[in-house]
Parts: sequence; structure tokens; C-alpha cells
Amino acid sequence: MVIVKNNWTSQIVLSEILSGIYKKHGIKSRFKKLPVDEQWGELSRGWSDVQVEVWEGTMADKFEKLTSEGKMLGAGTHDAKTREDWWYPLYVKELCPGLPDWKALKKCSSVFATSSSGGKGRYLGGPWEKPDKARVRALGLNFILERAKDSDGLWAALDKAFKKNKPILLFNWTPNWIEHKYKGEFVEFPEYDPKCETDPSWGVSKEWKYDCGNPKNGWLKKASSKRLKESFPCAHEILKRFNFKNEQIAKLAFEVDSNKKDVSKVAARWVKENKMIWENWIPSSCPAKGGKH
Ligand code: TMO
Repeated sequence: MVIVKNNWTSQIVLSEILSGIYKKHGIKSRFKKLPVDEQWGELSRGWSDVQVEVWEGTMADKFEKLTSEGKMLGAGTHDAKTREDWWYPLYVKELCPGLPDWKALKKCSSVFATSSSGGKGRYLGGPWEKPDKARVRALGLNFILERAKDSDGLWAALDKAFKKNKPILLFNWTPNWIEHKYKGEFVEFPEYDPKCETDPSWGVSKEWKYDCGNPKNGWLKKASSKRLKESFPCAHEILKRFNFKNEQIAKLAFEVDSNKKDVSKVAARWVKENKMIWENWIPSSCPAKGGKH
């Protein structure tokens, strides 16, 4: 059975933790590295089976479509509440008065200009599915978009700017460790509403969709292939119970990204030290194949 590994740290650590728990129960799994936009077809076809972090802000559309069509299965919701959006370190506020209100960006886009942005502001996104271009257009922002190739790329740019006190506007999310090391805030765009993404006449722009921010209190779900439930019912049940809170996720990502610990070691240590938590995720219907924990 195949666990999808994406390209941000907490997802990778959680994938390894789940694999470790499976192993204790005699369930063999392997990882497949996939970008978010390729995982949907894989999960729908049963070429991959497990996704441990589906974020509402960036992935709700696909998740809801595929689960409602019966091509992929939802496997429960984490306790963690999520937010993913444009973000800046706090010192930027002085250079762009009015932040965190998004309207401030209309007046100070040039503060965020770089040598390659042609005088416009630069927003640094990630490789995840954000309709950022649509939002920039709908809100009439004078910004260009650049994309880092993974979370490391975002944090390297943030660190560089931070050390020189330079303005930067980039994609960030919570739970994450960034908020513990770099003080900052999300831009407050018009409040999210599902209509914002389907009805052009909704909101600030009467002409364009995506004139709003992402949900502030978003969900974090898990997904599986249909095959998983049919062929590995115990693995599916464990996945449904697999459940993390904000602080746990932030801490695991912090250990890897900031303390530079090895992902597999961080995961193995969590499994070793948190038996009390994960043993509750094993339903009695699961055969205790792995023997001792
Ligand atoms: C999916 N992500 C947490 C990177 O926004």
C-alpha cells in the first residue's frame, strides 16, 4: 500500500509516523513522492492509497469533487484548524501602513518590488494549488507572482529577507513552526465565502471570482483510495483515527526544518514516545499481527 508524500514538512513527517504505526501492526507501506496536483488522479485510480494532510484552503475543491463522485474516500478530520494565505513578517507593517487589511497592498505594492518584478510588487507562492493569479486580478493588485518549488524555498527567502529587514510577502500557513521563529501576520483579505469562488458578481469585484481570502478556521482532512478500504480495512480504520492538533504539527515541522533533525528519526521518535496516543487509534478489529509495539 502506498502513502503519498508531498512537499511540505509536516505532511512528510506525518506520513512517516503513519507508516511506522502501520508497521507495528504488520501493515507494509511504501512512499510515493507526488506534488499535490498529481495525487488526485493517483488516489482515484488506487495507484496511491493514503494522504494524511488535505488542507481546506488549497485543496477543498478537488477533495470535495472526488469524494462526492465516489472516486476517492474521505478518512476523517484532524483536530487541527488551519489557515493558508499571504503572510509577511511584522516589521513590514511600518513600510505598508494599513496592513493587515489587504487594501493597504493597493497603495504599497512597490514596497515589495524585486529586481525582477518590473516595479510591481512580488508575491512568493508555493507549488500548491492557489488561484493567486485570479485573486490578484479580481482585487486589482499590482503584483506579480513567483513560486518557490517547495517549503524550503519559501523559508530560505523569508530568512534572507528577515536578516536584512527587507519587505517580503509570501505564502504561509498554520499550523507551522514559522510563527514561532518569525513574528508575522496574514493579510486580511475579504472574508472567505464559497460563493467567492463560483459567483463573479459576489464580493468586491462584480466581474471576477476569487475576490476573497482563504478560510481562517479551515479543516485538515485525510483521504484514501477506495482500494484501501476494500483491501486493507484495518489500515483504513487507523487512518480515520489518526489525528493531530495544531501544536503537535508545528512542533514536528520545527524539529525538522529549524532544528535540522532527520525526518525519519523525528517520526520514529514520535511513534516511540506517544504510544499512549496512537494505541487508541488501533481498532480492536485489527489483527495484532505486528506483535509487540
Ligand atoms: C498545503 N500547505 C500546507 C503547504 O499549504
